[in-house]
Formats: sequence, C-alpha cells, structure tokens
Amino acid sequence: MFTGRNNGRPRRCIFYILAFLFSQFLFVIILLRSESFDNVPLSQQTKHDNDSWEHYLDWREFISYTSERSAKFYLYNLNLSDTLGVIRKLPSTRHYSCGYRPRNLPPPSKANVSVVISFHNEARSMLLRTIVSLLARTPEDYLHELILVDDGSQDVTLLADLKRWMGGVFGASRRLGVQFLVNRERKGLIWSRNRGASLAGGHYVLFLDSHCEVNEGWLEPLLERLTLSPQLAVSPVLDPIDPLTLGYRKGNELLKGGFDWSLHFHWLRRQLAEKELPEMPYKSPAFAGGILMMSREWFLKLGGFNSYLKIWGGESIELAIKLWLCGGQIEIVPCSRIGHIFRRRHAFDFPPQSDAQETYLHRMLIGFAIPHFSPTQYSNSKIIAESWLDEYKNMFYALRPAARRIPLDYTSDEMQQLSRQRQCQPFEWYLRHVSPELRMQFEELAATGSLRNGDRCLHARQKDAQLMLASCHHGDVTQWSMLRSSGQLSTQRELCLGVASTKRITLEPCGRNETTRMTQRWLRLGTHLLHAGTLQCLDNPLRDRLELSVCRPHAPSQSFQFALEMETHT
Ligand code: UD2
Ligand code: MN
Repeated sequence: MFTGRNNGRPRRCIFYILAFLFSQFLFVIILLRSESFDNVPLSQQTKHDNDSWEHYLDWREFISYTSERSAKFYLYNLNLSDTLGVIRKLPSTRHYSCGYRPRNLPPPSKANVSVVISFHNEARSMLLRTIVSLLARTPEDYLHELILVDDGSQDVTLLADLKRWMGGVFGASRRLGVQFLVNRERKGLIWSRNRGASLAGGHYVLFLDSHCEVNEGWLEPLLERLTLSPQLAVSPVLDPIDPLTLGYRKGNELLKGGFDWSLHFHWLRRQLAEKELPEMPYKSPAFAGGILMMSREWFLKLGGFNSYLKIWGGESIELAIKLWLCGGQIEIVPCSRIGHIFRRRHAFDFPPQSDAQETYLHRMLIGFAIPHFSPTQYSNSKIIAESWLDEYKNMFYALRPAARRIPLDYTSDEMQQLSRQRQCQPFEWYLRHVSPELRMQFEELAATGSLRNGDRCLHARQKDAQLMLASCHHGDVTQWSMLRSSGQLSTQRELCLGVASTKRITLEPCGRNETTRMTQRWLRLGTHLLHAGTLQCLDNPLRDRLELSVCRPHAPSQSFQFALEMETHT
C-alpha cells in the first residue's frame, strides 16, 4: 500500500502535467484562431476563392456571344481580356499594414452597400471581370445589391444573357440582390447612375465603371471611414490597368483630385504633414475620378448628380463642389484599391441627337490629356459654373469664351434653392478652405484668356506650336495666362512667350531658372506688353506678324487685350 501510494504519486503528477500541457495547447490554438480572424480582412473570409470561380463558372460560353467588334471599338486589348479569365490574382498594391490592421466596422445590418454600374458598349469579358471581382472580394453580408444599367449598348442580348448566367451561378447560393435595368435609348452615364441610385436600397452607394477590378479588401477601409461621418464621401486609390497589356499597376497615393478654372480635372501632388503616413486617408478637393462611395440618403439629399448634365463628364466635379460647400467632405483612402482601365480617348461617340458634342470632354490624367477636345464641348462645365461658382464664373468664361455662346435650357434656380435649403457656403469658401491650389491659380493670375490685337488673336498652333495671329472666333484659339510673380505668358500646355537672341518672338517651354525667366518676362503697361529683357513692346505691324519694336503709347498695333484682366492687389 505504501509502495502503491508512492507509485501513484508520480503517475498523478504526469497526468497533471499532461493535462496542463494539453490545456495550454488548446489555449494557443484558440488564440491563434481568433487572431487570424481579426487580422484577415473580411473579404478573405468569404466563401469563394479565386480558383473556384474559374472552376465552376461557365463564363466562356457567355463571352462567346460577344458581337463581332474589333479591339479598336473598345480601345483595349479585347483578345487578351477574353483569355484572361473571369478573375485573376492581382498584386497587392496597398501598404502591407492595411491588410492586418483591425478595423472598426459596424454590423452589416447598419452599413451595407448598393453598387451601381452603368455601361455602354463594354466587352462582355471586361464587364464580367468587373462583376466577379466585386462579388469575390466583397464580404457577402455587406454587399446589399448590384444595380446594372445597360445604357443602350449595341449588344442587345447582353443583359438577358447576363441575367441567365448570374442566375445560374449565384441563384441558389447568394442572398445578393441584382437589379438589371436597361435604357433602350442611350441616356448617358449621369442619368443612368442617378436612376440606379434612386432605386438602390443599401445604406451606401458605390459608383463603379464597367472596366474595373476591385482588389482584396477594398470595401472595409472605405466603410470604416464612412461610418465616422454620415456626410463624408470617399474614393479608393485607382490602380491603372494598361489598356494594351492589361497589366495592373500601383496607383499613386500622393495625389489628390482637383480641377482648374476651365473645370478640367487634374491630379494634384499633396504634401504629407509631419506625422502623416502615405497610407492614411486624406482630404481631397475633388474625387479621384468617378469611382466614389457615400451614404445613399446624403447623395439623394444633395440632389444626386446634377440631372442637367448630359451623357458624360463633369458630374463628379459638380458633386465634389456641392459636397464641400454644403457640409460634406471628400477623402481618398489608400488602403482601398480599385483597378481601372484608363483609355487615352473615348471608346464611344456622343449621340448626335443630343447636343452632347458640347458636353464636358477634356480631362487630364496622370501624364496625358485626352486629345479629343473641342471648344464647343462645354455645356456641362457651363452648368457647373453657373450653379456653383458665383462671380468666379467669370474666370471660367475668360478661359472658355466659347462657353458663353452655348445656349442652355437651364437656370441655376434649382441649385440656388438647394444651396439655400442646405445652407451651403459660397464658392469663396471652397477657395479658402478646400483648394488653396485653385485660389493660388486665381491670385497668381494677372490676366487670362484669349489675347486680342484688333480683330486677331495670338494663337499657338497645336500641331507644331507655331505662333500666329488667327481669327478670334477660331474655336480653339489659345487661352493665355499671365503670371504675376514671374511675368510669364503661358499657354495651357505650359509653353511660354519668349524672345530669342535675334529678338525673334518664340514659344518655348516655360523656364524655371533666372535666365529663361528673364527672356520670358513681360510687363503690363496699360494694354502694352513690354518685354523685360529688351524693354521693347510686342507689336503686330502687319496684321499677322509678331515682332518687338520700340514702345509707342498710342500704337494700336501694340495694344493687346486679354479676355480677363485681374484687378491689381494693393
Ligand atoms: C471618368 C470616370 C467615370 C466618370 C467619367 C465622367 C474614372 C475612373 N472614371 O471617366 O466614372 O466620372 O469620368 O463622366 O475616373 N457610360 C455609360 N453611358 C455613356 C457613356 C459611358 O454608361 O453614354 C459608362 C461606361 O461604359 C463606363 C462609365 O460610364 O462604365 C464611365 O465611362 P468611361 O469609362 O468612358 O469614363 P472614364 O473612365 O474616361
Ligand atoms: Mn472608365
């Protein structure tokens, strides 16, 4: 018995040790599981992974009905798009910390999203990749519905085929609602997005182009910001997808959205504040393009996109101005990434029956401008200027004189009513608090617009940058800007009027150093333009020849008027 007791003690000890080790093991497992749950973005917890999509979707049949169209029609590599598959792995382009940082998200019952995609003549494979990437990389519970608007595409069976295909694939397994809408006649993207939003049932609405691929974890960082303030609107950073190679690149998070006084969109470089990291959300004067998300209720309270804007263009600038002035804010969220195919020009014509030839067309994107640009294409911009710019609309008209002649079946009454109702700030406030860049452009300008001598205007021909005196009614006549500090006279393409050593008048890249600045410096004396380096005046003695000559105070050939001269600051 003694022996027995002695023998039993070590056995019991071993039992306790084993039990202790086992409980520790269980504890570690539980800890690991809960940690991995916290750290993995919600979208990775959805059922579908990339491979299984390839496996069970019969997408090839769906895209085989693509109507015979060349790649030129779509302006991207159609063959490649057709063979890429319905979803592909994308490089992670956001900062690595975005993936593991725990996020404060409200329950889906309080924060779900309706995605509105309007499309006109999109290739089937491209549209499908947009949709599938969205479904695969969005947490199911947060995605309330998908609203697809076919805006008069030529592929007339597209929507019916898509409906069948999606019914087959998701019918039983998903709770997701899909609304299929069609405009038999093309109504344009602005009208279509408004219609989609008016039918949406989610708390938030996201507008997406039809040639996008959303990247892993795109939604959570946007949602997290939106729940902080009901009047915020957010954009992801857009990762460019190359139209030829369909290669997916990292978009630049050091850029914010803005526009100039012609109401053209521009990317603006931003400066990081002292402790600010590039991956943190940041305020932006305008959206990073038209891909944006905000509360549906707030969107509707702001009247949606201005319904007088036609077909394409300007709507996100108008929304941005309206948001900022009426109590909202815009943020770009670098932890959210969405790929978008940036094409160099429009893949579609503007319908002849609308005067959409006059809609806003021109836009600057990282490093290139859309070449299709005609001065008669300003009615959308004109509506924005008339609605929100107050007396600053004169800046717009000075730079876009052709816009004055565009007739509008529109008065700004509705916007003024909205502005009163929502107690919106005047445009001055936007310049002071939101876009110092735009204010600086304004304050730096001594004069701007076309530069007239008699009935001729100084014009820099686009194809060869040749200087000439052209008719002032020539639609594309050059708009000049005379800068206060440097005295430079520049075109919108940043070419400056200079004087060569032979005293010939030249057009050259605007210089930044002292020497070039001296050859490009002009002084305004009444209506004369005096060249600082030679102390002679710009002259047009023969109606179509520019030269420098001794200044003569009353010589009409030396009198040059800008469309808009700023008052001098005292
Ligand atoms: C940009 C925006 C886009 C929108 C547009 C100006 C990005 C990434 N995209 O142009 O969201 O704000 O500027 O309006 O910043 N579409 C129609 N009906 C039409 C014409 C186009 O539904 O009559 C569709 C088109 O299929 C596409 C979307 O609208 O899905 C945007 O058109 P886009 O891709 O030609 O415009 P984009 O990216 O140059
Ligand atoms: Mn697009």
